[in-house]
Order: sequence, then structure tokens, then C-alpha cells
Amino acid sequence: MTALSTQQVELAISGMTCASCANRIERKLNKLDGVTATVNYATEKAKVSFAPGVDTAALLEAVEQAGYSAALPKPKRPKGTDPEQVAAEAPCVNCATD
Ligand code: 9UX
Repeated sequence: MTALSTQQVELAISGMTCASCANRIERKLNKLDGVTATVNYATEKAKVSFAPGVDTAALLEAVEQAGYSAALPKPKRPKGTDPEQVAAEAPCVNCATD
């Protein structure tokens, strides 16, 4: 039953302004059933493994619930339209409430 292969996706995260942000997102994603995530603050990427049946939309939602933005990787990304480059500078809400 758990023999089905997991899938992997690398999400582009924006809105992280300190390293704790990465930890917060990581915890949030790992709370989801069948999801294992590692978030890299420096590269603004989340490496996510998820069991079959997990919807990638749920991954994006979890990140957004934590106060950040997530996007699925786009195979073709024209230069200059990279959404990662419009990441906000302001501290996230979590910093204030921590
Ligand atoms: Mo920081 Mo974030 O000092 O969620 S934790 S900006």
C-alpha cells in the first residue's frame, strides 16, 4: 500500500525574509500526510516528496497558509518574468507573532 512510488517536486517559494521562514514552511509541509519537504532559504526552493494521491495544490496551499507564496516549477520560464524575483522584502507575519 505504501509501495507506490513517491513523486517529487521543487516549488519556488517567495516571501521568505529570514532563515526561520524556511523552517516554518518546512514544518507546515511536513505536517501534510505523505509529504516530506526540505526548504532552502538561500535558493528559495522547497524540495517536496509526496505520496501518490497528494495534490500539488495542497502543497501550494500549505505554503500560502504559512504566509508565503509558492509556485510549481515552470519548465519554460522566460527571462525577466521570473516570479521569484518579485519576492517581498517585508518580514512575514510569522516573525511578528513568534
Ligand atoms: Mo523571519 Mo519569517 O525574522 O516567517 S520568520 S521573516
